[in-house]
Amino acid sequence: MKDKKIAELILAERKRQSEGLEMIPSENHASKDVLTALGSVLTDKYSEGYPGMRYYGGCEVVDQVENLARDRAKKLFGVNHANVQGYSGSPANQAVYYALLNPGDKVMGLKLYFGGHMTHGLKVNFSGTIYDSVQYETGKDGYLDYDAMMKQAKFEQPKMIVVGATAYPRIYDWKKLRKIADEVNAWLLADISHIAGLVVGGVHPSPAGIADVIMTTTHKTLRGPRGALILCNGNPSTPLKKAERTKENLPTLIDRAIIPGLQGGPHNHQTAAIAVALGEASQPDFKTYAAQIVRNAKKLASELSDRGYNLVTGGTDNHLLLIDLTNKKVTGKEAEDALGNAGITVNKNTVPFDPRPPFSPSGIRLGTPALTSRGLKEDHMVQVAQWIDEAITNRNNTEKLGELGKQIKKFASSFPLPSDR
Ligand code: DSN
Repeated sequence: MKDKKIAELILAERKRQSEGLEMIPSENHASKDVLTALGSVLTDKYSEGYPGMRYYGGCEVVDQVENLARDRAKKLFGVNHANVQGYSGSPANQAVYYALLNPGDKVMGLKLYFGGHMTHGLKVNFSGTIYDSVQYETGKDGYLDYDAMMKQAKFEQPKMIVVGATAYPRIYDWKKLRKIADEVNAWLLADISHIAGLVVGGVHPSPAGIADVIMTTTHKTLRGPRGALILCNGNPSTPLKKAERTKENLPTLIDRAIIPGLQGGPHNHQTAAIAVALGEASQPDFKTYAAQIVRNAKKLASELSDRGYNLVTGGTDNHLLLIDLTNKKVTGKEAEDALGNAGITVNKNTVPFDPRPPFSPSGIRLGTPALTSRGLKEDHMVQVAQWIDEAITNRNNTEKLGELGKQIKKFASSFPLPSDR
């Protein structure tokens, strides 16, 4: 690369990733093939519209790329329509709102403090300013409280219920959620961004055929490039101009919300990389990968519990752990900094009913998708838990953190990144 400054920074980031342990649960390591597709000439091409209906000439190749991505997404998730053009999760959620609601309509989503996402109705996000947002909380035990959700939905009568989280360590009961949405005649949007890889890997129940719309990013447990899928069932051939807001018209409503509603030209390099990732996720070894993510998370959870860490809900069913550090007399920010200094990347996070602010919350969130991509298994989690504990305990001891950093670097370097294999 001629741009030495950027080349150096890319190398520096590669070194940071390969010499450390990436434990932010929404991150992963994409394969060499995904990165190759992302860095291809497909980035040069404009193709506003959809395959066969473009506003530009020269789309015969990118049409095939997008069709492949759509077909693989439909097959993998078991739906009959997939839009693969969302630039990322937030714009894709915005498209779902735009497709199904009018400004001012009521939406019910999980509060950010309780593990929700900004686009699920945060007051300073489009979802909380353009729409009338009411928010639900988890129960005191950190689990979703389906009875309370039903009560709140009956009282609030939302037009859409959004389910999905960035820090929820348990399984969703999609059927119960469907029942709540049906009771008030609301759309049900399943935002499975965090768990999509677990869903296609068969270790988390799928909302396909239950939720009206499924949105997922493609770069978390699914291990693709940054991007998003919007999935639904319905009649994909409804004429564009006549789409009423019915279930049958969902494919047209979603496609029309993406373009011309919100976006311009699709990112064809990103679409190609999504297609590659979906191809990888449909291989038998992806099921093994997904199961290992969960086994690793469970092992890490039990090791940290044994060391006196207080896990929200007491453990995990998926890829992530949410730890309330109050009993350790350390804040999430202090723990994030200490772990970072030792080479373990996590992020500070609020915990349910957190009395502290988001920039200095009571907890940390950590997960196993990236470590599992590098080949770590349950036995390694014993060592990782030990390092996490030592780093947090010795957070004010620079020398000790440096010593841990050396051990972690040596260990991490023996598990190459997937793109280096
Ligand atoms: N920002 C993502 C996360 O870290 O969970 C959610 O979009």
